[in-house]
Amino acid sequence: MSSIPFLLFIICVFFSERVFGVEGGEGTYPLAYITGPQILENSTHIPTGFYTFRHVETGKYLQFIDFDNQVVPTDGANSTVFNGTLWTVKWHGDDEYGGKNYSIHHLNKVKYDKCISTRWDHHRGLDDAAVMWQCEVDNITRNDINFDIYPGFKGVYNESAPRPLQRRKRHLEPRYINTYESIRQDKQQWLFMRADPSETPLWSNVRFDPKTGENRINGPMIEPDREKDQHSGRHLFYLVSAAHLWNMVPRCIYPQASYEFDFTPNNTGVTALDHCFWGNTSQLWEATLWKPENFPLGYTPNPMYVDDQVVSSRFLLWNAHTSPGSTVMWWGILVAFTFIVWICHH
Ligand SMILES: *[C@@H]1O[C@H](CO)[C@@H](O)[C@H](O)[C@H]1NC(C)=O
Ligand SMILES: *[C@@H]1O[C@H](CO)[C@@H](O)[C@H](O)[C@H]1NC(C)=O
Ligand SMILES: *[C@@H]1O[C@H](CO)[C@@H](O)[C@H](O)[C@H]1NC(C)=O
Ligand SMILES: *[C@@H]1O[C@H](CO)[C@@H](O)[C@H](O)[C@H]1NC(C)=O
Ligand SMILES: *[C@@H]1O[C@H](CO)[C@@H](O)[C@H](O)[C@H]1NC(C)=O
Ligand SMILES: *[C@@H]1O[C@H](CO)[C@@H](O)[C@H](O)[C@H]1NC(C)=O
Ligand SMILES: *[C@@H]1O[C@H](CO)[C@@H](O)[C@H](O)[C@H]1NC(C)=O
Ligand SMILES: CC(=O)N[C@H]1CO[C@H](CO)[C@@H](O)[C@@H]1O
Repeated sequence: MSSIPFLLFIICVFFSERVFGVEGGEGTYPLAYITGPQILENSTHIPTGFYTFRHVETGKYLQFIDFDNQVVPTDGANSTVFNGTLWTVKWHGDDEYGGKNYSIHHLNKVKYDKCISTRWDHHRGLDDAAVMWQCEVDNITRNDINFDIYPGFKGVYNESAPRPLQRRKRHLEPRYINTYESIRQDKQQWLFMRADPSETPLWSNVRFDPKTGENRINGPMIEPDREKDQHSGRHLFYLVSAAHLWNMVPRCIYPQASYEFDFTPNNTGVTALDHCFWGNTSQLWEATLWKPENFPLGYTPNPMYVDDQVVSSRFLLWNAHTSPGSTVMWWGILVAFTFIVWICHH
């Protein structure tokens, strides 16, 4: 019976944000009802396809790290455009706000679809980092990058910078306190907020049509070429998380590795989020569209591609992919029962 308090604890962790909202830490932002719609208004539709994101001040790219399935800003000399810094950007459908949400994907080497996701830090009570997680939005297809932008590229993320990838002392929080619980869809959605909201970015002979969800291509497709710097357009954006847009200060991706939690086995960094302030050019990213591509909308449940490497707290409770719905009910009854028993014995 000693495991019951633990079980309850896990359950509390699991439900904490959902049930109690954003209490504790930073708390809600009273002006979110103004900034939320403004962020959406200042954001724009962009063509779907393959992009790189280079930070304007530091020149760092957002890079997918395969072995730990993470997103980390590149460091220094090896920062360049190659498969690891190319991202698949999919549109996330229409809605009453004009449908400017996008998801940003990368397949890992075993072809699991990973999405840049917003992590909630429940100590500080805010979204603290961009991390990779199993895509639960727009995962109807798993799209490999269908061209090689840098054939023969040998460089990788410099593992000794900005911090060694060594197993660290266990003073960091273990992973489940990371409260990266069940993905709410908005956590895998991002907005491309224009540096200058009065301008609609134009892309070379491609334009996104939100009515059909497809790119309209005018004339011949531009062959992506890193060396000739040949692409379909390049514009500056803030990369804003769609999570908590309606109740907190908006959060933007900032190219700084974060080691707040022992999130990955080797504590590979993840990428920090910071409060977005329009006009703060330190938060701007240069998005280069190397190749436009159309993707079907929607998602598909596929039990074959359940996340393989990180135990998310919900798998401690039940396996959502294989169990019938009644399992949930039985767990509910069991938990209620054990809770009563536990209360009675204290
Ligand atoms: C939206 O853009 C306007 C400038 O057009 C700016 O004044 C405003 O602060 C921006 N809003 C947000 C929430 O960034
Ligand atoms: C796709 O997302 C849905 C939820 O939106 C999820 O249930 C499903 O497991 C995901 N499929 C894959 C293949 O990851
Ligand atoms: C990059 O992607 C191409 C096409 O998928 C592949 O042939 C090539 O091996 C990849 N290169 C690296 C360094 O991963
Ligand atoms: C990797 O980073 C470390 C620490 O910043 C630096 O000393 C080393 O020279 C870098 N290695 C390469 C190949 O850039
Ligand atoms: C886009 O994000 C906003 C803010 O989180 C959300 O209210 C809206 O429902 C999202 N749109 C879609 C289509 O998911
Ligand atoms: C952690 O780092 C060690 C040494 O660099 C490496 O051998 C090991 O594969 C890494 N573990 C994971 C899970 O990436
Ligand atoms: C601008 O953004 C950077 C990175 O997010 C932050 O460190 C800095 O404090 C911000 N500056 C202002 C004036 O808000
Ligand atoms: C393109 C480039 O600079 N690649 C280098 C990246 O780093 C590796 C090892 O650290 C070098 O061997 C590559 O030449």
